[in-house]
Amino acid sequence: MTLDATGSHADADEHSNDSPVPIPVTRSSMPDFDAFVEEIRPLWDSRWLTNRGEKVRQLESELNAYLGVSHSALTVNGHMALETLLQAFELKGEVITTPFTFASTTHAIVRSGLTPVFADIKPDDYTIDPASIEALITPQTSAIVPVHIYGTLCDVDAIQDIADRYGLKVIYDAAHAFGVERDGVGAAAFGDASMFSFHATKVFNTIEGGLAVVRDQEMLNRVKHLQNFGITGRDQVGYVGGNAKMNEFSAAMGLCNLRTLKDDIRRRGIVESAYRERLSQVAGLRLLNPVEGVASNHAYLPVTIDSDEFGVTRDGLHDGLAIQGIYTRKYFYPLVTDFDPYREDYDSSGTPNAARLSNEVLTLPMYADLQIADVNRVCDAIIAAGAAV
Ligand code: T4K
Repeated sequence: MTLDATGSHADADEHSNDSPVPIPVTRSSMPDFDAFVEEIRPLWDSRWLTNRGEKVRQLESELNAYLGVSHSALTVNGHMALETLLQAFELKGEVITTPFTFASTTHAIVRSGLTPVFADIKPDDYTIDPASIEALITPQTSAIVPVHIYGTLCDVDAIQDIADRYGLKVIYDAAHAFGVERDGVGAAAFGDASMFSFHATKVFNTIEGGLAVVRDQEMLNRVKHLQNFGITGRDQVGYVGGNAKMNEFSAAMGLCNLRTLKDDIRRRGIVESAYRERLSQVAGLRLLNPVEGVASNHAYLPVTIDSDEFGVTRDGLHDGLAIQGIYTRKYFYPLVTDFDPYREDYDSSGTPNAARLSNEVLTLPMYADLQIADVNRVCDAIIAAGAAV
């Protein structure tokens, strides 16, 4: 396996002796191999591999305890958790959301028969701007789908205030926010529902996986029915559901990874501090400021590049680092509204902060196992790129 130009499929074993060891943008946290084997051993006896088996039920209960919630359902991935939630709330019409996100957020809205309406983001923390939301509300608006981007939280109080005043549902895309807290309260506590992603590239992974968190048993039942073809009982189908169930092997991976999650987040914090120490004073670079009261999970390490001041464009820096085996990502570029399925119906100039950020942002390598020597290599290369002009 080789490393492609975007840093996918990093395989340090195959680099030539002359080229530096590649540093991928992220790397899955892996449990101890023997611990994973022990976790999956019972599956050989039971042969129960999916459809709400023992491991899925155990992981749900451990996640509820970790998140401080009572009603959640594990799903096959984060995307399907969001689609299932949007369908469970039986929303209609327009949904206000952010264009500064992974395509999944918007696709989930559209694939649920809803019309996305794009609000701008705040320039300081890149989350959806409550003032922009309020200006877009019409009689057709049924919900807000904000995104807790990069490992910080949206302005949850202002968003809830708007939702309460206009009678809207709030369903958070919390794909990046597992383990994030505000004043000791976990991300899952906000809004009517939240979706988490447990993809291999996330802070906590179940290989592929996700979690839908809701507030009461009735809604949870609906989510669980919808994720299992709408089956409501033996010989009964009550909803037009899909298949969004997590399998037992993914849940076993989650049970193992959950044991090291706190330490993983702690180590990510050390990596982030090392980046901050080296990069916070570099002219033309800006790191995402910590939000007061929010304990981040350090999911991503975004920097923005002001090319006039730094001397090199974001794309130039991205490509220059790749030549040195340092793989960064333009999460999130292009803006969702500039993708083919949306560009004819939407104009990204309507969300200028999001449009600007999308052209300036670069996410740097970030994972729990990233060595400080490698952080220094990344920082040396960035600083040298800026100084070379
Ligand atoms: N909402 C938001 C805001 C999201 O960011 C996402 C997903 C979703 C919703 C949907 O959640 P899921 O349905 O995915 O649960 C990745 C992920 O596939 C995606 O989960 C994630 N956001 C998105 C931001 O990034 P790629 O295509 O950029 O990843 P890829 O395959 O290029 O991998 C990047 C690096 O990660 C590789 O260079 C090495 C490392 N890696 C990758 C894989 C696949 C590993 O170490 N292990 C692995 O198994 O999309």
